[in-house]
Amino acid sequence: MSKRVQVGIIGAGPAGLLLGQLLHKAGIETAILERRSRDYVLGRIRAGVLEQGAVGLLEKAGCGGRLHSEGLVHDGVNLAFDGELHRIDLKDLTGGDSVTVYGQTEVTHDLMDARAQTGAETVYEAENVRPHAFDGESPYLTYDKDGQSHRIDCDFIAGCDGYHGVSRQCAPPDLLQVYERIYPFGWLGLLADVPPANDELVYANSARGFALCSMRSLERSRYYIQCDLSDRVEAWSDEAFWDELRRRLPEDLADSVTTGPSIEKSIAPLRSFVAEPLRFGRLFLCGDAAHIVPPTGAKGLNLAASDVHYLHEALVAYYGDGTQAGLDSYSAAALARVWKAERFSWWFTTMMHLFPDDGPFGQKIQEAELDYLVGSRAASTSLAENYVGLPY
Ligand code: RFL
Ligand code: PHB
Repeated sequence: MSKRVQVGIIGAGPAGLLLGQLLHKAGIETAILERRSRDYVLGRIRAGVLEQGAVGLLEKAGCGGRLHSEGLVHDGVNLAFDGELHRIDLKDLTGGDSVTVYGQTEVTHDLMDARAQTGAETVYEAENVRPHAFDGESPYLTYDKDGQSHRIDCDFIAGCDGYHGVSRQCAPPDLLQVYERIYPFGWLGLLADVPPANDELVYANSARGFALCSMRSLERSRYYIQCDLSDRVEAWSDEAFWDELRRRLPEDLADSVTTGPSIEKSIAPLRSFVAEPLRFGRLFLCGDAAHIVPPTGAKGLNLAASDVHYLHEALVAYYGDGTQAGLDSYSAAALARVWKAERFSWWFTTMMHLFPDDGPFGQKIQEAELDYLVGSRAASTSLAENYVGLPY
């Protein structure tokens, strides 16, 4: 079976769904092909912090309602080290900016609901999705569903299919340049229906390793601790997690941690990764399909949003008056912002984690850097403006 849309989108994560919704608002027809089921996509517990730019895009996509009524606006973020908590006043240091705590699960839910109302095509459990002929004028997508083969012809293909997706793999290898750093540890995350230990996020550096106190709401907390890459999630009981978390936090904060049974527990490896360029003829890469950041600083989802910003503007301009300029500059414009977020995430990760090979000297240097950071308005401002998100 075959049909035609203007833009074929691979992947129904935040990037694909947001792009689909923004294009729909501009009257551009899309189809989204997603390998997994809707429930599987919604079951992934990932990011929790939205920059103002991402919030603005979600509003533009018609998904601002629940985000504003349930999202928590945070004007500050905290660093813990050497037994103390230090607040970075995001709002004061950036001249009024803040971040919104609203889970990726909720963002995805809102985008899926909004798309369902438009009647635009979304195919879940699409197997063997492949982009074709994107080096010419008439690209198309193929996939299998319920034992039948399908074809979708389109003008452009957006590869929003995440790090393990097919789009980047289909880019001509001789044109693709890859930059990568793997970190020698992971994050063990735990979600629980308990009130957060602190009313704002806390990133903690300790001699036992990194810890993060985050949240999804005033009743639901998300915590992370740095773990070994060889750790298995089954080997971590809830009790062992809570004990280790508290050991890594300043005493007062540790005393404020309310424990409870986990709803979810998982280990994520940490990686920095960028593939360049983001355009191959009529195929455009967006979000995790092209780049990964370690989660320290919460930039992954926000970068997916900024890519979508550049790409949807370029497509809207193209369908408006035929101009190609935005499409031509998409890769460079998006990558300029991506690399700054890569730098920030790498720096924040390096400063906050225990690097097994760096020893006591490494720990002392980190403490000096943290001390400088919280003592210098210039250094605090640099952290704050990156944390709230650099302008698009
Ligand atoms: P996603 O969310 O990975 O969505 C891609 C979608 O494409 C589908 N897909 C395919 N569909 C069709 N055919 C194929 N061949 C396909 N291959 C894949 C996938 O099923 C999926 O639904 O990418 P997107 O949209 O670019 O969004 C990016 C964000 O999801 C990502 O940057 C963040 O979640 C990163 N991230 C985190 N970011 C933060 O800011 N804070 C965090 O705490 C945080 N935790 C995480 C994370 C990413 C993780 N991953 C990817 C393993 C924790 C984890 C475990
Ligand atoms: C989260 O709440 O999942 C979260 C928050 C901040 C980060 C990473 C993850 O830097």
